[in-house]
Amino acid sequence: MARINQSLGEFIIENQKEFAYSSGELSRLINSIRLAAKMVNHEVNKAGLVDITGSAGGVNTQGEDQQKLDVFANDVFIRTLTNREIVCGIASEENEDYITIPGNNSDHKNKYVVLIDPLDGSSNIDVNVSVGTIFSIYRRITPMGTPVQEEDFLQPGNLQVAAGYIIYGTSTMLVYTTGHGVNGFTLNPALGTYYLSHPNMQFPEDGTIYSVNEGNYVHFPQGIKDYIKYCQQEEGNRPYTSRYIGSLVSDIHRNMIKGGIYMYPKSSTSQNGKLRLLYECNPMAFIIEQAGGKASDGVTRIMDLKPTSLHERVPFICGSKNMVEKAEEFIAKY
Ligand code: P6P
Repeated sequence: MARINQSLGEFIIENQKEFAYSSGELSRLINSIRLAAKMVNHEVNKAGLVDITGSAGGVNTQGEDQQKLDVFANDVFIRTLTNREIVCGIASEENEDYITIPGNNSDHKNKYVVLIDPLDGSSNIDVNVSVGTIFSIYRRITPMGTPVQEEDFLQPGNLQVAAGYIIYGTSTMLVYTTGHGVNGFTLNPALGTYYLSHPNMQFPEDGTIYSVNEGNYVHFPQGIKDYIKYCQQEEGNRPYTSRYIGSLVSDIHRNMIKGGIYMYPKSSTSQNGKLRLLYECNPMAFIIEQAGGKASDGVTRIMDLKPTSLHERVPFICGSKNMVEKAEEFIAKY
């Protein structure tokens, strides 16, 4: 049973048995993410002091300016995951193609693939707004002993074995699930140790916060426009409060604690919305559902979508179950 202030290491060992077919690899995988997060946290926290903020000059696969911390975070996670002899492949927002990891003996015997957004919301770094790392873990489905294939990464979200995020905010937290609920660990920077601070996180079924970039209102489908007006009407516990940080991990983390809905819908300017299915929506959806919330593209459960490409985008409506269902009602009218 989770105990407040239990360390992450103790928690992993105590709950290792929960993970049916793992002989400890998943625990070692979570541990490697824990280490990488500490290294990224160290840099994020001093970003303003050293020349590591600002653009790295390159652009990522999305054509977005690569911030130096993006590059640093990507390198740290890839290096840490590669060294642990558990992962046979990594797909990252920052890399066009997936990375094949042959393993020590180049025997391709490692079982897991990891998909990662190493530093989501990085455009917020220079303005000192919190950012996050998002990760998603699957067992490979192609034969062990052969190089990992793209289909190992294109699995539906309902096959994830673990997912989580790190939020580099006023405190640094690691929040993750292995399919047995959601637990949040806060880093004690003085000790470099994470402690269980949010056991068994539950997404409130209702909330009074709606999170969407209303600057895109004119481009939204009518159903989304109608739902936003519904949030703003004076009736019952409405109007709701509008809160939008523009950092996915922060917006969803807040809504999971307080209750609320986050929407990045499709629009006339982006038919599939902006967020990526594989390393943003699926891992966040796994966590949200494990905490009792809901996540869809407005019509279909996110984790039931069959991915077709590494960097595909999908509309994302997620959060408190009753709020998501109300938004889906408005969308269904059209
Ligand atoms: P917009 C950050 O770039 C991100 O991917 C998410 O973290 C965030 O929720 C969203 O995009 C913000 O996008 O278009 O509202 O600035």
